[in-house]
Amino acid sequence: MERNPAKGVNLLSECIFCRIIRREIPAQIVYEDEQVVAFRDINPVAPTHILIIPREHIASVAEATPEHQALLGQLLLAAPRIAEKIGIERDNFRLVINTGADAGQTVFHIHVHLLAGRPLAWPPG
Ligand code: IU
Repeated sequence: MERNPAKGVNLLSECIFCRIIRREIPAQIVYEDEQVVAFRDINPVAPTHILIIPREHIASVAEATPEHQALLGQLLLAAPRIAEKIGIERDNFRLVINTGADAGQTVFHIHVHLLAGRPLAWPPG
């Protein structure tokens, strides 16, 4: 259970993404399997903006441990599968994992942003 108030979540039951996984909060889920759930971002910054999350609550990449190695890989490998499923190019997207408040992380349940559908500038802001 996450107890660090600095991470923005005191109880797993309050984690917004855990609540989406439990279907307590509606979301446009586009993909799910035993370990991974993906849904459309509520505030999209690109024509396609999907969040890919593990069912297991891990606050951030910084909180992940070696036992999460396979799960982290599954988050990435889900991306081309999701792209195919929703009918976008399976080899033309950007994956982003904001880690920590200064990097723009606002929800402390690991999530991979899948962005596509417009030219994306580099470096990001
Ligand atoms: P960030 O990397 O932690 O900043 O990304 C969090 C994302 O979660 C952000 O793009 C929000 O628009 C998105 N989101 C959402 O899709 N549904 C929600 O209920 C909440 C945030 I809260």
